[in-house]
Amino acid sequence: MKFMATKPPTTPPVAPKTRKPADEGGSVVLERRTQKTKPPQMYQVVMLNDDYTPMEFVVVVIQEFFNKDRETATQIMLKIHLDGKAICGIYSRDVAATKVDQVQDAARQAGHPLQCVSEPVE
Ligand code: TYC
Repeated sequence: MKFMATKPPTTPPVAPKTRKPADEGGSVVLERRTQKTKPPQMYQVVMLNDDYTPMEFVVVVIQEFFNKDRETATQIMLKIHLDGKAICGIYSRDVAATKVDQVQDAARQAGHPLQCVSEPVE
C-alpha cells in the first residue's frame, strides 16, 4: 500500500546556501596562531684531550658509545688530539648524560683519565 501526503507543504523547502558571501570567496580562513611548543634543547657530548689516554682506547670508545665507524671515530679522536676537544654526538639531555656516564665509567675501569662533558647546543 502507498501512503501519500494529503496536503501540499505550506512553505516550499529552502535550498541550502551553496556560496559564502562574495568577500570570502567560498574559502575557509583558519586563524593563525604562533606556535607554542619549542623543539627540545639538545646537548652535545664533547670529548676532551689529555696526555695519557691511549689513542686506540679513545677510538674504541667513540665507536662503541657514539655508534661511529672506525674511520669516523679515528677522525674525531685526531681532532680532539689536535684541537683539544671535539663533539662526538648530539642528543636529548638524558641521552647525552648517559653517554657521558658510559664514557667515564669505561675510562675509570681502564684506568685512563679520559673526560667528556655534555653542553647545551648554541
Ligand atoms: N692525546 C692522547 C695521546 O696522545 C690521545 C687522546 C685523544 C686522548 C683524544 C684523549 O680525548 C682524547 N695519547
